[in-house]
Amino acid sequence: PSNTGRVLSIQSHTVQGYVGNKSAVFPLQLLGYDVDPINSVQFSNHTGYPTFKGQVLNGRQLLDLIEGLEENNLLYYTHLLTGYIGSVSFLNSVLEVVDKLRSINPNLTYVCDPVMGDEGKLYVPEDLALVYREKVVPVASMLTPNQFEAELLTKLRIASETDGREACNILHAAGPSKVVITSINIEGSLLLIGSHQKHKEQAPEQFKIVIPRIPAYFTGTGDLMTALLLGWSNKYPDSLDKAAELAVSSLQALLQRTVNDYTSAGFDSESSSLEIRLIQSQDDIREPKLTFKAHKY
Ligand code: ATP
Ligand code: PLP
Ligand code: PXL
Repeated sequence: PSNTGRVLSIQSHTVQGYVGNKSAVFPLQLLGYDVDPINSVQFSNHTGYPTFKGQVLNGRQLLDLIEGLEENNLLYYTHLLTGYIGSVSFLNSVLEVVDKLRSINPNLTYVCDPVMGDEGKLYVPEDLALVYREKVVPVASMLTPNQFEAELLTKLRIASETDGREACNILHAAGPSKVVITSINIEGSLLLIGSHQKHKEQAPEQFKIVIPRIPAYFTGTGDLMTALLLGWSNKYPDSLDKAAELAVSSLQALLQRTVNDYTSAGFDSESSSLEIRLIQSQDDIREPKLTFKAHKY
């Protein structure tokens, strides 16, 4: 399938390493998309390192860039992609961008990774959750929370597959027709749950993919996962399960390569967060071997 598009991606830029736009732009380009990155921050490296330096774009500066594009009639996009956003004021400006893009292309697909935290810990200000829940979820087309983020958005405690599916139902009712909970921790395994509500008022089609946990920590995988889900779900618009199989297969091949490379260089891959081997995995992104299977409920 060659279905492609023009993506505006508002995410972090790091000089060194792969998170945010550095993790999303290249794979989307490999899948054939035109990608226009707006860098919401420019940092030396991701914030998991002992220190970082750099600049943060504010909401006014974001809207300036949008205005520049609009004045030249360059604001036609098929997709908007957002990830980690650090402040309420920037998130409110992103909401203005959504409105603006939809006024130019009413069919705009907004893919939102509501990055707020992981494993019970927030890494954004607490009041961001309210804005995501009340204003962002209603305008998103596809949402890719992790377990903790899905809990914050639905106020539902997710302790089982059934809870995960129920959380998807709640999110559909609030807005997005596609929801992928990218990982639920259940008994040492990771569970991805996908849900596509093809028609309002109808039960969504749901599936799961079981992913064995690799004993290592990575940064930027969530950003890569959402980019791959955007890329493949646009090529298979009626088969979110197929799109997720492709995305997971690419990502897991990349993670395996990352661990192997660190291990053969003599690193203990369990001791610190690993930088993903994105460039080295381009074949796995362009033409993934289907190694993961979705199971429909
Ligand atoms: P975000 O906070 O950006 O919404 P997230 O918390 O879901 O994203 P990750 O936890 O990095 O992001 O997970 C993204 C994908 O990467 C998941 O589908 C998960 O299966 C995979 N992944 C991450 N870490 C591992 C690991 N150690 N072993 C296997 N898969 C992993
Ligand atoms: N850790 C910190 C401190 C972050 O700011 C972020 C995202 O913004 C993450 C982890 C998330 O990384 P990932 O996309 O791999 O889940
Ligand atoms: O989503 C990962 C991410 C995005 N942006 C910045 C980060 C990180 C993860 O550490 O530091 C700036």
